[in-house]
Amino acid sequence: MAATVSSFKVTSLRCLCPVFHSKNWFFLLYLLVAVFSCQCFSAADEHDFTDDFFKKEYSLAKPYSGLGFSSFSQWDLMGTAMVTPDHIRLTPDLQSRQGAVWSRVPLILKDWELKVHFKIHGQGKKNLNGDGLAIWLTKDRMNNGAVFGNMNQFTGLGVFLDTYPNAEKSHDRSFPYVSVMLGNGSLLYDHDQDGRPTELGGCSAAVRNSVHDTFLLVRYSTNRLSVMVDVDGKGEWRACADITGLRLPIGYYFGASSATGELSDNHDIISMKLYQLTNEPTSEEAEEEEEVTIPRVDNMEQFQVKVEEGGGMSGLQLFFTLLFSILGLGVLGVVALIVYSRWKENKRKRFY
Ligand SMILES: *[C@@H]1O[C@H](CO)[C@@H](O)[C@H](O)[C@H]1NC(C)=O
Ligand SMILES: [Ca+2]
Repeated sequence: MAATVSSFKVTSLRCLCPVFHSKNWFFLLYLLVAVFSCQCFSAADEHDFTDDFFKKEYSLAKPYSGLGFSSFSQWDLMGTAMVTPDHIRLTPDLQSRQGAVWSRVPLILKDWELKVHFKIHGQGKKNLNGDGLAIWLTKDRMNNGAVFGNMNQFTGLGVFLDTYPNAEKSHDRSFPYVSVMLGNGSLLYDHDQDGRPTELGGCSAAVRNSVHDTFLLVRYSTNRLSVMVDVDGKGEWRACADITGLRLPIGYYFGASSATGELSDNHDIISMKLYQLTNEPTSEEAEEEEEVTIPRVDNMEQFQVKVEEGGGMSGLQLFFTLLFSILGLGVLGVVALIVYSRWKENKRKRFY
């Protein structure tokens, strides 16, 4: 009885098997499609996710409704800066102008990315234009001054799009030149040297009178600052500067400023878009996290211009080197003397 039941079961299973198999295949296919589409969805979600990290309150983008006038606006204008439907013109292509746009909202994010869409253009021939524009994240805001229309001895980050070579010895680099400086309140930007003594990094970039849209990216994440440019219409970021161990306090303000002197250009900001970056700090990082009050770079020495000291060896070093050389020679001499006298004695003994 039991045997018949089991054999029945086996045959019925055998009968079902092909059916089950084909169903299974359909099911598998269905599953694959479902999983695949799920993945597509999640990819799309991720995309939305990054969009969620777009921070409107720190960003400047079209339409610039109420900018600089409305109490609801998060930005202030100063100097010659003016708003048009397409851009914020910091300076027109006229001599001796200064203009800026400053965020009213102190930045409280630790890791972020700022994408700047800008346009620098004018009538002047190459290198007969100036002076460029600067992107800021500083403690102070709304000040006039000698650094692309902002105060000198600023505290915070400055990224300069320098379009005029002031220094005589600038043959080794072509302008426009993008450079990065971290001010601590006492460091001076030297305009006549194009800021070289305080430069932390930079690159040449054809940002003026370009037929392409020109972009600058400033990324700050886990104390690392990266600057990238996209200026030749390829839609790709090119690395420009990369500085590790850079400490920036929070609570600073974003801004953009520009100045013209004897030479001029239109300096336009089209947008400044801020994205929050998320980083799970490692426990080590969390432990060593200390409050930063003054901007600084951990390994500052690497950026300092080295001043050659005569011969490379200090007097004390030279003295000790000589002393040890003489001592060493002396010891060698004594050893040689002993060996020689022993050899002589042996020779004498053999003669006897
Ligand atoms: C700013 O940095 C310079 C150069 O590293 C240093 O000599 C100066 O003491 C610093 N100033 C402050 C206020 O930290
Ligand atoms: Ca310059």
